[in-house]
Amino acid sequence: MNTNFKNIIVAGVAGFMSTSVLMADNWDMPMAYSASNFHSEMGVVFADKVRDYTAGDINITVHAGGSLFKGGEIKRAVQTGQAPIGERFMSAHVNEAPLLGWDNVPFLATTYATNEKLWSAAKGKVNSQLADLNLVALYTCPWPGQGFYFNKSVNSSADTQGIKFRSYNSATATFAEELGMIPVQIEAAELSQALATGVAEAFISSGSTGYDRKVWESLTHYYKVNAWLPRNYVIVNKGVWDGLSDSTRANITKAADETGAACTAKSEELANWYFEQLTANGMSVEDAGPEFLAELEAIGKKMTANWLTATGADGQAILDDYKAMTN
Ligand code: PCA
Repeated sequence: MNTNFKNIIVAGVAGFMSTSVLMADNWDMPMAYSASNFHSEMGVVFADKVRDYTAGDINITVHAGGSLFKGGEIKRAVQTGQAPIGERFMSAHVNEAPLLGWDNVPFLATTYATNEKLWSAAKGKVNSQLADLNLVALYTCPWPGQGFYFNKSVNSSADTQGIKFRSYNSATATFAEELGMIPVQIEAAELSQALATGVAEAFISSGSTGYDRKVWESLTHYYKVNAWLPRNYVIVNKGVWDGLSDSTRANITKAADETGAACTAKSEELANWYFEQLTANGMSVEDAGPEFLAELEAIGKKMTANWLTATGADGQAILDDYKAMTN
């Protein structure tokens, strides 16, 4: 990697490499989604703010679309310091860190306002789990609500049996299995090709990813479900972060807070626009029918119970804190 650190002191310890950087300048930032996606555009806004607020001390270069590291490799690259910073879909890491599935609890916090409350309930616990992985989250940004894409009309699980379903994490794989579908994990960057070649025939996502990947070339129906608003997060290697001066950390935090808020607003602003684009390109975009929705809600209850089993008292505390905030 051409990541350019000055004065790197590497202390080899068991577990993850601990890296202390007295002064870092050029940071390559791998991002998983296409350059024109709003998350990636906001990554560039963040880089500009960081350059500005640190008076050029930290110069971030964004590499969108999995071009530097593929989506599935970004977390490890940041953990090990191959890249000092990167962006990824949070709940892709739920197997390793179950609390990162806080934003995939179905039908829990499905407006931007309530999703922000859920994040404030989850943040502290998620951040301490991330510290164990040698990571620090700088900002997070939600995708619009998640619904289902198919190549035919679907009214219930009777219509979904045997379909090859592109999943993006274990929660979506569960949804697929419960609906009699066959899950296959595929990065968004490879989605158009997977649909064109029949490797996948359906998936769950926002209007955003359907639009980015022009899925109307292969699929015909989108069912709005608004099952959850999953987030991407920008993460930095903890050793790199801890090695920065207090003032540099404060300046990056200011850039991160502002970008997280701007990105969230952009997501909300674009949510319906994406549906309009799907429709304009010939797709049927409608609410999931009552029978299908009732099945999804029943599966959602099981998934919530599974997440609570995986996260124990911490997961329960997040849900309790969130409920206290919304009552
Ligand atoms: N798009 C991403 C994650 C959630 C979303 O809306 C994807 O499908 O990979």
